[in-house]
Amino acid sequence: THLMKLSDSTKPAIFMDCGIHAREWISTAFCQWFVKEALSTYGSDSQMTSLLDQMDVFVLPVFNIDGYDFTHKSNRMWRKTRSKRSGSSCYGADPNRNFNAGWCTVGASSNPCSDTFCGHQPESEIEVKNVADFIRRNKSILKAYITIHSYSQLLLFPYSYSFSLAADHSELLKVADGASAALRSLYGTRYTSGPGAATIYPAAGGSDDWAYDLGVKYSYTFELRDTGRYGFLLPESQIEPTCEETMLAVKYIAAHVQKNLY
Ligand code: PAY
Ligand code: ZN
Repeated sequence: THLMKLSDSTKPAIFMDCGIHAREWISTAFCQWFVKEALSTYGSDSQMTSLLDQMDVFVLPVFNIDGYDFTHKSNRMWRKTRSKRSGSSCYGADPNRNFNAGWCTVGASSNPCSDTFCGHQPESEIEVKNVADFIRRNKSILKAYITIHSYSQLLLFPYSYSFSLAADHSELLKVADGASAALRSLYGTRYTSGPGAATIYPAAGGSDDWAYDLGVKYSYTFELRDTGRYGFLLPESQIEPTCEETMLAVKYIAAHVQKNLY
């Protein structure tokens, strides 16, 4: 995809992606909601107006587009990409194990048939390579990286590839707790925040750890609703409330980033 941006300034920016994993449909719904909400509240909502005046927001609405398509046509529970390599009859790698951060050391598989296959090498997946290239190229302006998954109701931050605490651990935790409280204020949905390894499980090759180690300090992974009752098959009736509450958390993080540019 080619892209031109004509602008008189280089604003600090936030990058957000949805749909790294194909079956996490509420994630892709959220990016769409976010764009709608940003465009329709700019000019009336003071926070959104100030955010978009001061910062650029890059939104990648469907990271793993081939996988997403496959969940609509063939297998609703597909997670990975759809790449094919000779030597194995299995398709795809886990894009959230394919980033170059402790690659394939923990919580990932080198078996191409596994759902957490790390790929034959870091950034082997074209989707991962393209996002990594974009983030590397825009490294100097990118202040936050937000990636949306489901499910588990967690707000995670580095690290997942190690139990070591990130250099910015206390600030990342404070902001995550604030964002979780904002989210909960709408419908009472409870989120747990913490570093990935200790809060969900150790897993290497994730996008948040990679972005953080590159220098994007505010790096967060959302695991949206629910906690397992419906899991990936979140009912349609929960799309709107989930998006509304998640907006509050994302805006909370964005406001903190805006006030703490580095
Ligand atoms: O930051 O540790 C991290 C990533 C954790 C996610 C991952 O495995 O990539 C967690 C899972 C996900 O969203 O893909 C959680 C879901 C419920 C799953 O498939 O296990
Ligand atoms: Zn996921």
